Amino acid sequence: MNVLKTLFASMVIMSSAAAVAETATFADLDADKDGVISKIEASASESLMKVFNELDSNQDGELSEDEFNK
Ligand SMILES: [Ca+2]
Ligand SMILES: [Ca+2]
Repeated sequence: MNVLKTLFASMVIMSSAAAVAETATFADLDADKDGVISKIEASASESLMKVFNELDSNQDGELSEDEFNK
């Protein structure tokens, strides 16, 4: 049971880091590893697509890690 508790706690911590992602992290979503999440990469996560424009504070059509972690 302790293992489950720990697992759950770390899931909560991870998901609060970005109100976005199911369980996907920045590194998961940055499929081509260029350091930004393009709209195409973001489309892997429906919930991220919903907030993409909101997170893209400099409106360049890509999310940097800083933008993603807001
Ligand atoms: Ca990328
Ligand atoms: Ca941006």
